[in-house]
Amino acid sequence: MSKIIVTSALPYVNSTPHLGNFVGSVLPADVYSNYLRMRGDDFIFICGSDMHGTALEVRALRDKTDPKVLATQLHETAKSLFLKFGCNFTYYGSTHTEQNKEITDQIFNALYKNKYITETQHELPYCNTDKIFLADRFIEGKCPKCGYESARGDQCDKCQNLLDPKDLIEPHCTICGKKNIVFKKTKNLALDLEKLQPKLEKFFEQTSKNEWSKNAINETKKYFKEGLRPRDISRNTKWGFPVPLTGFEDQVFYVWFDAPIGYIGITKEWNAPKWESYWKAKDTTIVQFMGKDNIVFHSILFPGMLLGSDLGYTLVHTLKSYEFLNWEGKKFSKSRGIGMDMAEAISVVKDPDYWRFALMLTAPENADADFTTEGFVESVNKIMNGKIGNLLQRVLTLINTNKEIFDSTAKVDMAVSDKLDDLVKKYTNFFEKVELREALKTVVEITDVGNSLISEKEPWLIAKTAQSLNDPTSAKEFSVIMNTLLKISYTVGILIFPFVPNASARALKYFGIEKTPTLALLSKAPKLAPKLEPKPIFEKLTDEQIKKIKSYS
Ligand code: B3M
Ligand code: ZN
Repeated sequence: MSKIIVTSALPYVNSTPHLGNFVGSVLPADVYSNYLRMRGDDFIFICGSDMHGTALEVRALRDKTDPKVLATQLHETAKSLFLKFGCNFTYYGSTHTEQNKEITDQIFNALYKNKYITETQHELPYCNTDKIFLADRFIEGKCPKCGYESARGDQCDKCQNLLDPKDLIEPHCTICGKKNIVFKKTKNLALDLEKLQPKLEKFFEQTSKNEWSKNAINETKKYFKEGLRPRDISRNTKWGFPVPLTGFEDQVFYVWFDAPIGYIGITKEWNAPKWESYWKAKDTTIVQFMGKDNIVFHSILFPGMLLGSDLGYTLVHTLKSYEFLNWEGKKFSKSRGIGMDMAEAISVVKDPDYWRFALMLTAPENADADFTTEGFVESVNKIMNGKIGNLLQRVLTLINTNKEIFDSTAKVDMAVSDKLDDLVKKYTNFFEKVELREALKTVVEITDVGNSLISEKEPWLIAKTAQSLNDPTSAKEFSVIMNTLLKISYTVGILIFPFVPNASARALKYFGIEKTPTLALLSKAPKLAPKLEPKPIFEKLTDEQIKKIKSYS
């Protein structure tokens, strides 16, 4: 069986991810992995903390602690947070490991040997107040391309263009806020993307057919059209992997060099004997999830590194990039108190499934999306609880209170059953195309079929007739409707698994299924577990919870 690697962008360890970060990468990767789990694939789901970067270094500087100690602490916190949100990683590692350092050095050395590393001369921004080189996000100014006021040194958050700090208009240091910046001459190492462009374009032509997100295709094309230029991969800072080249020993690799290699390093950290059988097999399918601000690093930089190294690594197959989630129409902002981070969210609503369900239903798959408290309440109370929870509850209760007349061997309504089969096909098709939000909407559609059947047929009236008149025809009619409804409920219980695994387990317990469900179960007739009292699988949000969530606007 050929192997599949699913990755989520590795969250920077220095800040607690907010719900927008979660829905933009780790959550869809987890949902997709759960689908592969149901399909019975040989896959691994790899994620972990992105430990390096100047943000962490500066934070350690401010806290007067060692960056490694700080990063390790934060890594543990981040990891436990994702586990609290029900994520089922094969492995959640980190980029600061022996394994990742070794692979990073190998790839660098191969790139150097293959002449894809060039030297660049720079004048880099240096804060004369803080006495450090200001990389990436610690220098801000006006974007020369779109005019956005707080563009960072490496990229503008508004127009997504990669920038050089020198391009910024009226830059200031974000550590001290001052404009006390000088540009100092240094020599750095760069990846010669210009030389790699033909190889990269060929790779892109062949691969981007594989369900890449539209924004990923467009953005990558835009870069090719502008013409790739060498991009620095070393930094004049201290926290990171030291560059293994004479003359550059006092520099470290740029965080975006060793971070994508981290996918490989983390796989080796997970399983030293097995990692190569995933990363170096020609038929491995790699599916990568990320936010739209991470596209070029995965569509150009990382493939360029791997192609140039020529070490036999498999390249991305499907690149799924999400747009941004806003919070009540605004950008998430810790300092302005807009939007919940994951720690805040799970402390208010403790069952992760509620977040997972609502977030996936509004996932910014093709366009920016907006999280609103009203929308969240609607998703949880009206759809998840009101449709899915309610269907299961009504069906189980109807059967439970009419046990005497219910015949579990009766047939199912064929017309409804055919419709159900079509919808299941629709669901799996969406998953094959990695359109996860649409797959979830299809589950809701299936639930609607069940709920409409109940209101249309009013099975409780049929049961009453069957009971009071002792009428076998009504009893049979009741059993056919209920068996049809059981099949729908059972199907829903299985299909919600990738999105809300805990609730799926609660639902499937009624059918005697205690293990991870498989798609193969769908073709089996449901059997009710004996003597289980129907209990709701969801609850509504309380007013107190709603008020709390609203306070983050
Ligand atoms: N840490 C950016 C982010 O967290 C970066 C991703 C690395 S993926 C190799 O959005
Ligand atoms: Zn400063």
